[in-house]
Amino acid sequence: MKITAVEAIPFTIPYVKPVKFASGQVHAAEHVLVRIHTDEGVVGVAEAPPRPYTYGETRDGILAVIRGVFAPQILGLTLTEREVITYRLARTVGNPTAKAAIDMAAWDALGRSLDLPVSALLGGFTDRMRVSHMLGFDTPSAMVAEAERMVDEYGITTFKVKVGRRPVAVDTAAVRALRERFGDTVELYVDGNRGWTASESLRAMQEMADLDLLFAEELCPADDVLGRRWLLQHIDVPFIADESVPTPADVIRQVLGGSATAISIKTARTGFTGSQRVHHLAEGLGLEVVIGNQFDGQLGTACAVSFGAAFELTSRRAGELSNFLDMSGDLLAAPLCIRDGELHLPAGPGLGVDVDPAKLDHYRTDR
Ligand code: MUC
Ligand code: MG
Repeated sequence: MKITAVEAIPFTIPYVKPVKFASGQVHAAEHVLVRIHTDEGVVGVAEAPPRPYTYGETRDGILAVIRGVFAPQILGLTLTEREVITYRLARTVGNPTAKAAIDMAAWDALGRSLDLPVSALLGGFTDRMRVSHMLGFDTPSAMVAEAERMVDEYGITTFKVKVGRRPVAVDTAAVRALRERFGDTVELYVDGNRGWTASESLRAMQEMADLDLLFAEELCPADDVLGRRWLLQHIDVPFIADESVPTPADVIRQVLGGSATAISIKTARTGFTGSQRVHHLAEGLGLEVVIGNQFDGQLGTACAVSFGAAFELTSRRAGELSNFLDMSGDLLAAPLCIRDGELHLPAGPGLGVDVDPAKLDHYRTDR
């Protein structure tokens, strides 16, 4: 089955309230829907979420690189030539979410053409994942209130707390308030998005030493090479590399350099083909893995859970699969539903989800 067209459609969905973190803030999901069409009428979909402050991709850049550079290189290829697609896209550096969305849309089309779920094609380990919710910057009481709502409405009991503000006590007070409110009924970890220096990170981790944190993520920049290695020698929880590991080679560099002991796999960034490579590396290196969230909409979340549920290592920990709850709408015909703290794989071939044409008409910004 041959690829006959690659569509890139910009859409905007406002957030209910902005999410703030050390490297930026998000007020609206300004994403790109990617559709891969085939000569037998099967269409695969995925979404690309630009993160200008993290990877330098903008929505306009994603539209331009897909339409002008990537689409012409993959037209005429078959859906099973995934390594050819990967090889051709890899000739262009950067552009992680544009490449990932093309890869995942091709997998979705492949699954639909075989009448099999992508998750089963990838590994088929389980049919669900526990969900971790990300708490953005706010006052301790507002962060506790949001966590209470997530526990009550969705049964979520794992929280990633955004940190990286100054002074560090602003954040450590919020994490302490969460631990005091929920005791040992919740799992907590922190993500600094490179906001602190290595010494600020260590001071914060020492202040939180009694709070039973599961992980610490990107507290300081990986480019502060010796500082980050020094930090890891002084803390006793796994240190997750997230935005410092956008490629398998970066995983190797950070881990062998002593700058990471765990990794975040984001399908929005490495697609399914690249995420497989990262997963296999993590397994070989003995790293903990968390399925991360790049402020994915429901389509992106369907991709993340499809990959996370495919392997034991990626489904062991709660995955960051709830960010779409912060959005005021979505594109999917049947919304994803988090219940009892879990997200089940959508049933059906491919990603198991369909884009609702009326919703797409409403949110697309190119008409
Ligand atoms: C995260 O885990 O860092 C924030 C920036 C980004 O690129 O992803 C989010 C979440
Ligand atoms: Mg992160």
